[in-house]
Amino acid sequence: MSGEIVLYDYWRSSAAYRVRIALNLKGLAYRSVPVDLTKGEHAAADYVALNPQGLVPALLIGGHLLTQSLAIIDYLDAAHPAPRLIPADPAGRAETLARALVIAADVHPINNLRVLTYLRREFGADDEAVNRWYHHWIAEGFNALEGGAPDHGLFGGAAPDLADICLVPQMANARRFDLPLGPWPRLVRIDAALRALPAFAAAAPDAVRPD
Ligand SMILES: N[C@@H](CCC(=O)N[C@@H](CS)C(=O)NCC(=O)O)C(=O)O
Repeated sequence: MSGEIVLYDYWRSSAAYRVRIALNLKGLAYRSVPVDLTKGEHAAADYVALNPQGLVPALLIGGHLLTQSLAIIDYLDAAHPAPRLIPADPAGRAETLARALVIAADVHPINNLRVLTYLRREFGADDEAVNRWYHHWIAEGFNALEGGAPDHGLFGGAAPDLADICLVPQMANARRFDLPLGPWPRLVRIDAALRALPAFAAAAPDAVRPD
């Protein structure tokens, strides 16, 4: 069996961005297979055969085809423990997962492409309404995270953890949709520190965007 790691990826997907960051932090080389969401390639039969949910990312690793970015990162953390992305101690683990899930469970799913498309198609939402929706749910999540964010260092302290990995792609989405970030100075500081790290910089949409 080939030891190659294959990431079914889309440069602008924030869930795939999380996995790219985690792979880079773990020092795991991978081959990216683009699944172009704008062309509907995620709904094509060959991709749905791999990932019945028809979402990116999916990761082929060690003979397993894994889906769901947080499950993938949990697998990577279990199979390749250094550096740890989810703390081993139960309280630290719960704290990190809670922060990550504010973004991955409470913000990102309701701002996803298919949800925005549904708002437009089924409820006649125009660009302004979709933007308001998008901003509102990010603000809810960022308000929750800002309150408990550290004054210094990262969510993970000296080294990035899963919450840091979820924050950076969500901040990228916020900037992409022109959400002013002034209300969340701690998140802005953490995001800037993270984006300066090579593992994060190499995973950024503009760094992986196909020509
Ligand atoms: N909870 C999933 C979300 C995956 C997901 O929603 N991916 C988006 C791109 S960021 C997607 O494939 N969207 C396609 C669509 O909405 O039609 C994960 O964390 O992997």
